[in-house]
Amino acid sequence: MENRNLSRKYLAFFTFMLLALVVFGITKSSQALTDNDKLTIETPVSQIEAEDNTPFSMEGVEYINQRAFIESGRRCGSYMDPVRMVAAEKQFNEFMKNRINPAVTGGTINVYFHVINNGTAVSNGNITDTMIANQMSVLNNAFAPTGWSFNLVSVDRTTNASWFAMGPGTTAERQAKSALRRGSADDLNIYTANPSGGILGYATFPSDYTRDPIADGVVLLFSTVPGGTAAPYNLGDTGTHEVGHWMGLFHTFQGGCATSTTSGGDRVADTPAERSAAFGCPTGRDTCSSAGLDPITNFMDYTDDSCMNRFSAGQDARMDGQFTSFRFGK
Ligand SMILES: [Ca+2]
Ligand SMILES: [Ca+2]
Ligand SMILES: [Ca+2]
Ligand SMILES: [Zn+2]
Repeated sequence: MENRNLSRKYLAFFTFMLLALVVFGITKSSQALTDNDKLTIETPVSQIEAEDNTPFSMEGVEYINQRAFIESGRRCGSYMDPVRMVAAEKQFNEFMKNRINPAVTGGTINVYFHVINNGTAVSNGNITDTMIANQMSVLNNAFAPTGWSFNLVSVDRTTNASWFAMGPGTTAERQAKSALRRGSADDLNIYTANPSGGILGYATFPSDYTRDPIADGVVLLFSTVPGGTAAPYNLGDTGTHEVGHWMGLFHTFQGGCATSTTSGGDRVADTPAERSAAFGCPTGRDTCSSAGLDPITNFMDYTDDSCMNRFSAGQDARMDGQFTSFRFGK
């Protein structure tokens, strides 16, 4: 009899706790939802991409699959914090509104190519002149429809183990760029190295230039250039992608399913919104209910080099405007 009372008490207690947890959970999740999250939960990720159990290896580092590599953040290290982004967009819009001359729509950009290595072999980062020429061809082919082209002015080579491992914001990066950077705001400096943490590449944005001219440029994992070993990212489109950032573009998955071209997304109207970075080459991927399939062939997504092949007209216009605002004649 006593035992039964005790178990009833326990049962009541557990029922109460369970209800409390459920109510707490519902309240908490509905409070935490933003507009983007609400769009996000329309399509669970499990229904978008089947979990792939194929191990993925990138330059000696093993991942359980390619998604794990993408989610490690090493696909691209370019980053603008959200507060800075709002300020930079405001500055950009004001510049475009108040400018006297029409925006430049293309031109030839001088390129200073800096090969940083820790030894003489290609595997030490000492990529060949042919690999550099092929990287330039990939850039020129990718940007040809936008009106922009790239002219290789010089190649220099530096053996320095510390600089070779430079990552975003490191002392090594500061030292390397202070020593090697050439030209002004409208010139492109490309550094090949082996960025710490295994990042494939990173770039500064045009609006960063005035604040920190020395940092301006693109850093690439040396093995991403054509003929390098970083498959499936060894056809030179990490270069294309990072130069896209340097020209003022954000990722196509920036802001998830947000579609506003003024306050969300990638600020480009003709790139359909996508919930997250695509990888591999997932034809037909459609992660946001807004119009259009995910722009998986766009250079500013995270797909394989063999999958990406275009900038949109809207991205071209944004690059023209960004170059005019922050780089042209500066
Ligand atoms: Ca253009
Ligand atoms: Ca867009
Ligand atoms: Ca869609
Ligand atoms: Zn990127």
